[in-house]
Amino acid sequence: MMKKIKLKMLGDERGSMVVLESNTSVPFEIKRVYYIFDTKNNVSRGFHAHKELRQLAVCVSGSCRLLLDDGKSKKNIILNNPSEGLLIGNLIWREMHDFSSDCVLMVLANEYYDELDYIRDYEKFKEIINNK
Ligand code: T46
Repeated sequence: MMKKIKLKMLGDERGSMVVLESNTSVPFEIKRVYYIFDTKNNVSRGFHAHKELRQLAVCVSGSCRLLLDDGKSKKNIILNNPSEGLLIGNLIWREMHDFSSDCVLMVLANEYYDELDYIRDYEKFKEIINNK
């Protein structure tokens, strides 16, 4: 599952604000937050899927492109709006490309970090999808 969601803006004359809460604006219990920034020129990241992990990615500054692949089709999604979130379910291969120099990509996750949840080999990912 992959889906862009609109995040509610709480703006007033002073500026803008977005609030993220477990089980309301974010459709899971948030256990971990990390953010990726200062990505060097022409560097791509990701190149893995997760067995179980579900995440919400928000580009709070700048822009980047995510290539998401459910094993059947691939989609390129541009993130460049802090009031938009991208839900990335389990068993989705993801690659992150075209980071702008000011990109800050914040990711909320429903589980703690666990290297055993990563599928870092594309052929293994395809095999798991095909045996589902
Ligand atoms: C994802 C995409 C969108 C930790 O020790 N704890 C953590 O919570 C995370 C996220 C990473 N790490 C370690 C694991 C690696 O040694 O930090 C190093 C860099 O992680 P990685 O190479 O997996 O980073 P990305 O940018 O390729 O992928 C990250 C997330 O790991 C991943 O879950 O979905 O962002």
